[in-house]
Amino acid sequence: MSGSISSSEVVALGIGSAGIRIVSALSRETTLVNRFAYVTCDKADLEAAGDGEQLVIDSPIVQKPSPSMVRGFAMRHHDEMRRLVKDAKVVFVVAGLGRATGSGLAPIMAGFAKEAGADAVSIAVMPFDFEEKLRFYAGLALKKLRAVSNGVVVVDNSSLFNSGSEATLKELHEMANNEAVKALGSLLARQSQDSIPVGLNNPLGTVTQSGYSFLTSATSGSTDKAEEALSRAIIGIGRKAQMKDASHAVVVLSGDASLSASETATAVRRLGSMFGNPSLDVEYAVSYRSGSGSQLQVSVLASGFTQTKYDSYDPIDGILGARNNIDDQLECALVEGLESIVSCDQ
Ligand SMILES: Nc1nc2c(ncn2[C@@H]2O[C@H](COP(=O)(O)OP(=O)(O)O)[C@@H](O)[C@H]2O)c(=O)[nH]1
Ligand SMILES: [Mg+2]
Repeated sequence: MSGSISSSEVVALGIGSAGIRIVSALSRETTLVNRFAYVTCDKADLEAAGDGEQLVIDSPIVQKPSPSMVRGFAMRHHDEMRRLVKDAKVVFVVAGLGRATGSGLAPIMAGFAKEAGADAVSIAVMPFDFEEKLRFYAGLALKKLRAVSNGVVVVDNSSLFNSGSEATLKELHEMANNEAVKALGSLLARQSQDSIPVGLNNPLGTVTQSGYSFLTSATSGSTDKAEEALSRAIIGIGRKAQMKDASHAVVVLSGDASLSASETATAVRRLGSMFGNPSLDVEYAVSYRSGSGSQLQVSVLASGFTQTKYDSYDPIDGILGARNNIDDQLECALVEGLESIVSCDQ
């Protein structure tokens, strides 16, 4: 990852329902990404798709498709899948994990990206706590993604969920997408005159550390807003991993011009102690936005987490421990004798 990266070589791929919605929203922001593509088994997902190439994996109708079945359906599309990442230097693979499409295809696409010589950065949206049935596939897919990607960024849907909330699932998804896109958009922001940009190299250097990265964000309008927004953004990480494992962080603060330089610097300097790791390596950027009122939005990308709560989503791993290599292969299941050809997704 030496030298700077030209935007024409950066590709974002949305896989499955969640991945396509998030990448579509991202494609409408100004970012350092300039090629977008969408891959799914379910044509309906593409109604949300922004500009970019689309690939529909032909799939028979199946009551409960599994990720490995979807990988089987995708086998005859491998050439088209490889073409989506041709000539790329960096490929962001974005998918919600736990159902069939994203869990099945994201690891394959990340593998093709790497095979093409690109850095594969996977962005995994993990299920809400109430989606217990999705945990097993989500845990397996996350491990597969870690094995084939240069870096894996976790966005956890459950961070947004509060059990007292009356919101529908669709509304929760929209809220989660807004947060994810704001955070990704600010990390991948194009350089502009009135901002101090992070560019692409800092986030890339951060996520390609070993272990997992977490992407979180929060806003605050209080008098102590930099510190409050930062602590709100990172508090959820402690429920998913050991905070002190954090080794690198990139922070983007977006607010109006009232954001004072000293307040910002103090808050960022305190980030290491908030994580419990005084030697945390922090890069930060400030982006001034008009119309944001006195609200400050912060996005935090923190990396270095080797153990996460998702490790326990796969019970076999708990039994066999580190020697488990049962599922190291990206296995496929080929389903024979299925009558009608429709979508593999519900
Ligand atoms: N943040 C977010 N999560 C979503 C969205 N749609 C689905 N999910 C979550 O993503 C996971 C996989 O679901 P989905 O994307 O529908 O599966 P796929 O289409 O088979 O890849 C589940 O945990 C869903 O709750 C979305 O638009 N935004
Ligand atoms: Mg779907």
